[in-house]
Amino acid sequence: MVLKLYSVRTAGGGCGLVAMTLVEKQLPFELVVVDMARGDHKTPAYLARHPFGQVPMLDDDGLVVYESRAICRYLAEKYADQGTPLVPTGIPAKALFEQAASIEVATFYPLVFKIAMEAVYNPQRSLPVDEAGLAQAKTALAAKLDVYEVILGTQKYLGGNVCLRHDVGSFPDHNRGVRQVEEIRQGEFLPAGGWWNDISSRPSWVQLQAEGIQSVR
Ligand SMILES: N[C@@H](CCC(=O)N[C@@H](CS)C(=O)NCC(=O)O)C(=O)O
Repeated sequence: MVLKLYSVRTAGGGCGLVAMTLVEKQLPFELVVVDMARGDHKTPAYLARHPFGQVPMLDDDGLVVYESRAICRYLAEKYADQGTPLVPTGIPAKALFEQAASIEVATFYPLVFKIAMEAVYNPQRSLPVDEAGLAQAKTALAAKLDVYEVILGTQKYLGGNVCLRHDVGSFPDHNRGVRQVEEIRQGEFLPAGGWWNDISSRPSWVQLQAEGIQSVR
C-alpha cells in the first residue's frame, strides 16, 4: 500500500521536513490534506491515531508514525538503499549523526521556533508579539550559528561530510528563523563552506517551495 502523509500543503515546518525526506528518498506517497482551519486534526478519528492532534502524520500500511523527525528517521532507515542516503551506517558515524541531531532539536530548533512564532506567525494571526523574547532568541541563535561556523569549518555538513537527515530534513524548520537572523546580521552569519546554499538549493526544497506538497505517484 502507498505511504499516506497527513499534512498541510505548505512545505514549511514538520510537514515540509517529511515531504523533503520523501522527495529525497524518491518515494511515491499520497497526500491526505488536513484542513486545520476546519479542525480535521482534532476529530475523534484523527486523535485516535495521533493523540496530540498535529500534523504531520504518516500511515505506512497501518503503521502510524507521528513526530516529523521520527517519521524522517523511519523513512531514511526503511528505504536506506534508495534515493539520498540520510542516515549513516557504523557506530562512529552514527554517534556523530546523533550528536548533530541532538544539537538541532535541543539547541537550534527552540530558538528558531521562537523567532518564527514572534516574527511570522503571531503577526500573521494579529496576536501580540513578545518583542523582548524575539530579540533575545535572535541574539542567542546568532551565537549558535557562530558555533555552526566553527563546526562547518572542518566538515561539509553538521554530521560529517555526507548530507544527512538533520541537514536536509531540518532545513524547512530552520529557514524562517535563519532568514530573520540574517536580516539583523546583514547576511554575515551564514557559516562558511556553502552549507546553507547547498541545502537551500537542493532540487527537493526548490520544488516543494514552488509547488507545495503534492501526492507523488
Ligand atoms: N514536534 C512535532 C510538532 C508538530 C506541530 O507542531 N505541528 C503543528 C503544525 S506545524 C500542528 O499540528 N499544530 C496544531 C496543534 O498543535 O494543535 C513534529 O515535529 O511533528
